[in-house]
Amino acid sequence: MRHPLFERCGLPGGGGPLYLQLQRYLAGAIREGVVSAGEALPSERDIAAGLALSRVTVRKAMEQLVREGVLVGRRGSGNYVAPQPHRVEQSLSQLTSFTEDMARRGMEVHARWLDRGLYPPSPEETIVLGLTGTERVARVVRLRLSGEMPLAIERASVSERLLPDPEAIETSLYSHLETGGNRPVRANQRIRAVSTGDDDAALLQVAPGAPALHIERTSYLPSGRVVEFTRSIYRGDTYDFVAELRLGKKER
Ligand code: 16G
Repeated sequence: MRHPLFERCGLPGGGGPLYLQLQRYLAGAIREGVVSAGEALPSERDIAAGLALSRVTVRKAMEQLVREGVLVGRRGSGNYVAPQPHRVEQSLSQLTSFTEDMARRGMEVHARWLDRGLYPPSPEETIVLGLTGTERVARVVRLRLSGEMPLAIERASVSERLLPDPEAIETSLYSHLETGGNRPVRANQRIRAVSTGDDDAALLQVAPGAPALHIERTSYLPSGRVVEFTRSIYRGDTYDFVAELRLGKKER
C-alpha cells in the first residue's frame, strides 16, 4: 500500500533548494497528522522513490528536521515523529504555581533541578528583592517537564530570609513558601518574545533560536514585600496565555 505521505500532491514548491521544499512538505504533513507522533517515517530510499528526489536531498531534509526536534532519529531503525506538545492554556489573571496549574489539568509534572543554593546577590536581585546588608539570595533553577516533554526553564530568586534552605523544597516552591507563611498573594508579570539561546534550546529540546516566551514574575506578600523574582523561558509551542479584558471607564 502506498504510504499516505505520497498521496499528497507533491512538493509545495515556493522556491529554494529541493531539500528545503521537502523539509516544509514533511513538517506540514506532520502538523496535519498525516504521520502522527511516535510513528516512523518511510525510509530515506522510499521517500526518494515516492517523491522522485535524490537520496542526498532526502537525507539533508531529514537531518534538518531531526536538528529542529520535529523528528527523532533512531540508529538502525530510521526517523520517528517526535512527541507533539499539547498546548496549555494559562490564565493571566490568577496567581497560581506551576504545580497547581498542571494538577488542575490532570497533567503529571516533575522538575529537573539545575541549581539550588544560597549566593551573593546580583545588583538586580538586591534591588528587586529589596535585600539589605549581607543578606544572600536563594536561587532555584529548574527545568519543568510534563512527562518527557520539557515545558519551561524557571530561574527563581528569593531572599535568604524567606527561603533559608532551598534544598528543603520538595516539589513546589509555593507550597514550601506557604508552610513558612510566605506564599505570595499578588504578582506583576512581564512577557516578551525571545529566540532560544543554545543552552536553553538543548534543555527545552527545541532548535537553537526557536521562538520562546520570556516571563518575568515579581510576586509580593500581603505586606508589600517582594517574595520572588523569577525569570522563565517557556517553549513557544506549548503555551497560550489568556487574559480576560473588560471595557474600562472612559477617562474624561
Ligand atoms: C509558576 C511561576 C513561577 C513560580 C512557579 C512556582 C509563571 C510564569 N511562573 O511557574 O514564578 O515560581 O510557578 O511553581 O507562571 P511551583 O510552586 O510548582 O514550584
